[in-house]
Amino acid sequence: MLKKLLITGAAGGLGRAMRTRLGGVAETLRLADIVPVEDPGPTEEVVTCDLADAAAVRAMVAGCDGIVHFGGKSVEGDFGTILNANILGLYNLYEAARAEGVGRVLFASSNHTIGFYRQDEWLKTTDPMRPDGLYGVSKCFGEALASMYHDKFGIETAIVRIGSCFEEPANHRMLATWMSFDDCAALIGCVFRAPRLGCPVIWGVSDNDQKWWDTASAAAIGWRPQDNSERFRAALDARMERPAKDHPNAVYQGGMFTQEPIHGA
Ligand code: NAI
Ligand code: 15L
Repeated sequence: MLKKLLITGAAGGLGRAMRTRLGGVAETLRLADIVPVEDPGPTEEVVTCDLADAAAVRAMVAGCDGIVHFGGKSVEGDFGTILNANILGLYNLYEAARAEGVGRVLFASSNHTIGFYRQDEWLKTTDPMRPDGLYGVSKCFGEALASMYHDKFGIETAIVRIGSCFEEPANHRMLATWMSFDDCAALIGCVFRAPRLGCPVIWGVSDNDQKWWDTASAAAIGWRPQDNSERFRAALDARMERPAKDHPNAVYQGGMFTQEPIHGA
């Protein structure tokens, strides 16, 4: 078990959902965000930190033996925001990990690194990236940065290309991209328990009937997702129309992100 696991972006959706599910992974959770994290429990510490502030990031990382990196801009946005939170922020995080001797990270990458592939294409983690916006490009940068810190300094990272990790799929596209909170927590456990991790790219998706991604790389660290979005299909059909054949949510793996403008340009 880890002594102290840092979770960045702990006030966000995934941070809040994982916080209650990671008791078996670390003795203490250090919960960090740019906004205050509410109600720390007896085995939790809270830190308020802007990822763009290198000195603050170093202090946030000090004393931890693992990092789950959820912090940053999580959707499309203007380049300045993405630059500070996702590009400078990630560089600061890896530099702090190197300086403080933290050997293992889970980096929350995204399906928007490959969002311009069509939904009838089957992808392996080795297929070329096709980001669908500046947010996706920042996650491509993050994947490259993680790979460099592994090759140069031996810091291991699970690069998890998360599909859609929410309580339940919000639309028909997410039947293929959904990852349950429980599968996500199990994945985090496998990442920090694996004797050797390396720097694998892993599709963060449940065992859905509808799939676009080859999830073989996850089995190497013992992760076998248990949930399946199919149980939500009937309720989704009752709640909303399926997207038309030429709608971005039915054409592209990245769905509507492919239609976003360059914000602030
Ligand atoms: P979220 O937007 O709910 O949480 C992100 C957190 O990061 C927020 O609490 C925010 O305050 C914090 N943050 C933003 N800028 C910051 C900065 N400069 N310094 C420090 N903290 C900052 O996002 P969510 O859904 O919890 O996602 C977590 C991570 O997983 C994100 O990196 C996102 O890109 C990634 N991801 C999530 C997916 C999902 O379906 N939830 C899908 C693919 C990737
Ligand atoms: C992401 O990368 C976002 O962080 C999340 O909010 C969802 O939009 C998800 O992708 C998705 O593609 O459904």
